[in-house]
Amino acid sequence: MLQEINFDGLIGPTHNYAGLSLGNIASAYHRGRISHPKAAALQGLAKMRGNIALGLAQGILLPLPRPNHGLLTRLAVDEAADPALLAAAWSASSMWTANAATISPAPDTRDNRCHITPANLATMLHRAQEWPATRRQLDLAFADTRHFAIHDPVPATFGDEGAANHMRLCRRHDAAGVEVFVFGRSGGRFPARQHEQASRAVARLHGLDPRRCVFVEQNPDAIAAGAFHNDVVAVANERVLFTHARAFADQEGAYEAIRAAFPDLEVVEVTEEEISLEEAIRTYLFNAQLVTIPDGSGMALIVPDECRHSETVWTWCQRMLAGNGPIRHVIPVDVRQSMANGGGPACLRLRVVADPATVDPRFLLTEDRITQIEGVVRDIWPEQIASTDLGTAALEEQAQTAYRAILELLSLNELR
Ligand code: SUG
Repeated sequence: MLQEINFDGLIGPTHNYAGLSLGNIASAYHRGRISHPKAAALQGLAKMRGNIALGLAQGILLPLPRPNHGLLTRLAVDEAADPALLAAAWSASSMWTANAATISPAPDTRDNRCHITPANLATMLHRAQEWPATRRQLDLAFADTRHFAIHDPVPATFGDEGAANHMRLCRRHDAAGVEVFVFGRSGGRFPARQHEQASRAVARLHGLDPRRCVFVEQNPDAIAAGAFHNDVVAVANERVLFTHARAFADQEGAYEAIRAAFPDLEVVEVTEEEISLEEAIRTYLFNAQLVTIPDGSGMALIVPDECRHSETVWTWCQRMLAGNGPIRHVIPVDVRQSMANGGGPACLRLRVVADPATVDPRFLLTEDRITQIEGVVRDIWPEQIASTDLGTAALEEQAQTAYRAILELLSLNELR
């Protein structure tokens, strides 16, 4: 049976705050702070555990080997090099698996297979190095070619940020959907990372019906305010689009275009007067997981804890719950360590609609599995990392020990 499976990225042992992402306000703000990789990974695992408890299917993608010596060699990084180049090779940014790939579930595609295109993440150096190793994991997890087709990333001239700029509307996850691709236009104060040509290429590669694809431009003001990915200002689940009123360049035009392809669309919109774009980006209200709870009690919005601490945002949530809209639960989760780098609950997961029986079980989680992973994290993940730790032999040794331990635990030694 086809169902939505959330593949969360396990937060890696080199998680640090190097301020590498121009246009990502949280990353820039926390630059140079001390990070806490162990706490970070445990926060992510607690979120996964919570989702399993809600009855949701949960998968995992592993951290990538860091430091990436290949990148250091290609850039001839030495003592004289810019520290940001060194930091890039140590980045744990693959934790944000919403950027790992774009996924088109089988009911949407011409050949009835689930199509996957790893994102080239070309705009940011530390992210552009991710895809080859990510792809190796995708190739294993979704190896069954009767059900999955994995493409090469689109050429890096066209920046592609994966599922963070992609939404799917459908009556049920196992029914044919309408896929919405949200791209940015360059020229603003911050880079527009998702290029229109990349979105269009992915739609063609996946064999989507052009009548069931919508291409929408991100609001340049949203990008300038720090919404470097569309999933910072909008999220969709089944027939619901939960969005800030300033997410798209032509908001009404976007609703009309989506509705033309998907008449059942239900928009839950937050206006600028209710919650400003700035506050929405600060609290990451829209970087929530919007999920359908299998017990029939409606949809839940899994939001960062920061939302609970904003009076404006929390009051809005309570008011929404008191009404009779489709979102029936708001569940705060503590992913503070990731949030400080601009990654909320939705960034940390890649949604795949598939029959779990067709996925390599080593990438699927149970509560027991999570307990085992937590054990390894508690034993081996570094307690904290300062910027001066990057590049040291001690941290490298610790990171490699951690990586080996997790591969061993999950029987994934072929990723070595
Ligand atoms: O690409 N942060 C990530 C956050 C990605 C969030 N993903 C989604 N919105 N789907 C990024 O900007 C910061 C790393 C640093 O500065 O060290 C970083 O890469």
